[in-house]
Amino acid sequence: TAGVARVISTWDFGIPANQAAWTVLSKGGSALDAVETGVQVPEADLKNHSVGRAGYPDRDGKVTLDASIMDADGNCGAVAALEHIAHPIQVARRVMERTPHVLLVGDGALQFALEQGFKKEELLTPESRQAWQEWLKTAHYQPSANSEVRDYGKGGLPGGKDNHDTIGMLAIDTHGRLAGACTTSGMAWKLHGRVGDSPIIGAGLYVDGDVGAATSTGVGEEVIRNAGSFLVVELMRQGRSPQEACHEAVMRIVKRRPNASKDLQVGFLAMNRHGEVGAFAIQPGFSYAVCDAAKQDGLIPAKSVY
Ligand code: SD4
Repeated sequence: TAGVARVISTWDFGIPANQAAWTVLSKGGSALDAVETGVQVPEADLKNHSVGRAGYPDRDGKVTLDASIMDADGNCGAVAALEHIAHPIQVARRVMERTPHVLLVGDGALQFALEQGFKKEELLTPESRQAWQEWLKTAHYQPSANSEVRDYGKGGLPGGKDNHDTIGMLAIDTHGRLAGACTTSGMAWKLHGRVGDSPIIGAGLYVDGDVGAATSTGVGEEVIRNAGSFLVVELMRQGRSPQEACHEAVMRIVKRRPNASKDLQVGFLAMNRHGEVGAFAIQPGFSYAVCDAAKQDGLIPAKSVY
């Protein structure tokens, strides 16, 4: 019998992304196709400065993108520090399906993308260049909590603040199959070559069809340190609900480095194999979008430590 399809994703721009994924799910399409389709919405959105085109660059002015995709059977692919390709999630899927590898980085990832027929493009928009030049005046890199800085309208982030608007998306299709995708331009003004959690399987994304799926947003270093998304899935395996699992994974991060975590954001989002969802963050301000047959534009504020 057909199950209930559902897609969830990080932040408010997850709403239109979910709706794109829903066009796939509602027709009985696969969760894998749905998440690949859905996250391309923020990748293409010029107002989103943390994903894809128009993403804020690193300190050298280069836009370098990270993305990963994973299905219920442990198939996965990822790219890290990829430049000049507008839809890194598509390249991640090609890595998964057309190579014996999981992760390609930098020039090698670009070379592969070009061989696969992707077009080389300038992803730094005039607006992002201006924000970067503004940042260069102080060149101060200090990630801070997301909640104060999520203002697309100003076109730039004051005083070296980072932006936290990676999209992580999880879906279950009518066949009960899970999949996830995650894509980001990473932390604005990062060192050239810096890779965050998003393309690291087990950190920014993890899916196990027997258990559930998890993804993360926020300061990737803290997520990598704790194998965050893998941890959330393992906690669900031990019987926690998605909500409990996200909560416990966040507490693990906070307890290991209480001082460091006070001022930074990490949020987890999870879905179990029954399609139940949960989320938790260190700081207030994290929200997630939920879309299913009952409601296509749900937005839920996540609970947080502070
Ligand atoms: C990173 N986790 O590169 C990403 C950034 C992020 O919302 O989530 N922004 O560390």
